[in-house]
Parts: sequence; C-alpha cells; structure tokens
Amino acid sequence: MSRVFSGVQPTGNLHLGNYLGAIRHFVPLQDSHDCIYCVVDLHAITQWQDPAELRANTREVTAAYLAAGIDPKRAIIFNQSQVPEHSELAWIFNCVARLGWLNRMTQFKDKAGKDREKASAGLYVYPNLMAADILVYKATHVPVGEDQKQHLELTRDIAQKFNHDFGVEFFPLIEPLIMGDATRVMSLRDGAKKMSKSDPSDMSRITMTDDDDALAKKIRKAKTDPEPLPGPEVLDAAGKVADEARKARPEAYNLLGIYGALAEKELSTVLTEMEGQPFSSFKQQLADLAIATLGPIGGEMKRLMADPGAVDAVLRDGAERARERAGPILKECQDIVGFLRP
Ligand code: AQP
Repeated sequence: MSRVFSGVQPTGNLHLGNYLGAIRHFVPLQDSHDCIYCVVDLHAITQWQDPAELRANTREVTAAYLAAGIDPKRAIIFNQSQVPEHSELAWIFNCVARLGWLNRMTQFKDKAGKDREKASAGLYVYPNLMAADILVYKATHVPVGEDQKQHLELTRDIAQKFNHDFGVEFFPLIEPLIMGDATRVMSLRDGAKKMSKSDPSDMSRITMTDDDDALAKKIRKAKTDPEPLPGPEVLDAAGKVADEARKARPEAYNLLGIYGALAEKELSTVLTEMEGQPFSSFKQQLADLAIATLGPIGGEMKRLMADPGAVDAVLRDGAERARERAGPILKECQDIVGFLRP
C-alpha cells in the first residue's frame, strides 16, 4: 500500500483554503493508502509564535483533522516536534540541498518580505525540513495545495541527489496530489492574493471555526464586480477558465470555485446553474451552502477543543506509531551516509 504524508502548520486562523486545498482531500485517502498526517509545529516556529498560542493552535489543527473525518485509528495524527527523526533527517538534507535551489523558492521570498536579513535561518531551510517530513517515511504521495508544488519538486531533487551521491536507490521520487478545482482559494478581499492565515484582515478569509453569522457576513461582504455571473461559454476545451478571463474577474471565479468545491460539483455545472444571476442571489446560495457544509465541522472542532486531554491522547498515540515507522528508515539512512552507530 503506498504511503501518504501531509501536514498543516499550527499558525492559527485555519481557513477554507487549508480545508479545500488540503485537509478535505486527506479523508478519502485513508481508504486506499497508509496515511500519516502531521501538525507541523517545527515549520510554524520558522516565524515567531507565542508559546501558549502554538499549543492551542496545535490542538486546533488536530481537531480540524478529526472533525473533517480523519480516523486516528487508521491514519496516524501527530505533531512534528514529538518525532525527532524529522529534524535529524532534515540536517542531512541541509547538507544535500544546494543554496542555489533554496534561492529559487518563491515562498521564502513571499514570507521573508522586503527585509530578508531579518528572516530566520529556519525559514530559509524550511523546504529541506519538508523533504525530511515526507522522506523519513518514504512516503510517495503528498496531497497539498497548489502553492506547495515548488517545495515538492525540491523534495524530488533532494531524493535524487541523495540517491545519486551515495549510489543507492533509497529514497522514492514523490508524486504531488493536487486535487479538485478549488486547489487555490483566493482572498475574499482581493482575488489576486491567496487566502492566507497571515492576512491582517479577518474578512479576507473564512476560518474553519467561523459561526453561521460570520460565514454569512464574510460572504455577503466579499469583493465582487458589477457584472452578472458568467455562463459555461467561458470554459475552454479542457473545461478550464482561460487565464485572461480569470484575470479579468478573479473574485467571481474564486467564489464560483468555492461554491463548486463545497457543493462537489464541476465548474461547468455551477456556471450553467448560476449564469446571469446577480452576485446578491449567488452570495445568498453560497452562504447557505457554507453554513450547511462547514458549520458542522466548525462545531465539532469547538467540541473537541473543549476536551484537550482527548486531543492530546490522539497526538501521543500518533507520535509513537510515527516513530516506529521513521526510526528504522532514519537508521538505514545514517548507515548510508557513514555515521557510525556503535
Ligand atoms: N489559499 C489556499 N488555497 C488552497 N490551499 C491552500 N493551502 C494554504 N493556503 C491555501 C494549503 O493548506 C495546506 C497547509 O498549509 P500550511 O499550514 O502549511 O500553510 P501555508 O501553505 O503557509 O498557507 P497559509 O495557511 O495561508 O499560511 P500563511 O499565511 O502563513 O501563508 C498546504 O497543503 C497548503 O498548500
């Protein structure tokens, strides 16, 4: 059975993009794969985190996994810092990856901003730790949002260089699993920017714990344009919206994509249903749908977060099972590198 690994950072404000781009896809994979889902707290501290909030956010992501339908008996759920094999393999990868490769990573440029000198060294080598997260389990399939594609390519490069340098076929070459239409959910305030935890405006994102009123309000106030909704004629032969059409109406296509993802309908179907409608009536339907689909998940998350002991027990059990898998792979890797294990 092939192995899946993915992770979400406990950096607060877990949002619809994290859900539609990643967490939602984790659930059905449990039926066909050996699944390992991590709360990546080591990644989170590449930028400043308040310690008490980090602990609370770690439980929040765990609660989101559980509320979305991940079964902790079948899949492994744990937090990264409790499985030290991740950091140990990451150090080896720091010595495999080339500076030139890291210099090309757009996420570092985005997150470091203008004052790169002040970014942490951890933020710079983040992709090496991400490669270690995946390869310490020899996972082959990685469900992530489209924004993580470049990091997955780097993971392949690291695996390939390691195998080549040491003359082995040890690490597998991974396959990104980027699924569904709404793989990149955009901000509700600016359709050119991705929905993100760190956007200063709470109105830019739908968070997974928003209550019905907040969901309705955020959708009602989402930025739009004055035109009625387009119909299926905007789709090209491959069933996609051409880049130019999307650029002309980014907010409209973002909301239509969200609707399709939540309703589990193809974009062509959504366009046929909504063609010619004004945003006011479409937004009402989207708000009703969001309340029906996301509301119960948010409610279950709140219930779980009120019982931290139960959430922690899931993480403890998961870390133990994760170490059972990662330990032998790391040891074999150390033998290949030439570390003496007396
Ligand atoms: N807007 C998005 N659309 C689709 N997928 C998204 N993901 C994140 N934003 C979107 C996917 O969510 C998973 C977990 O992401 P992460 O916790 O590692 O955080 P991130 O990728 O850095 O993005 P965030 O949540 O928006 O945080 P900030 O504000 O810090 O950049 C990943 O699979 C990611 O692809």
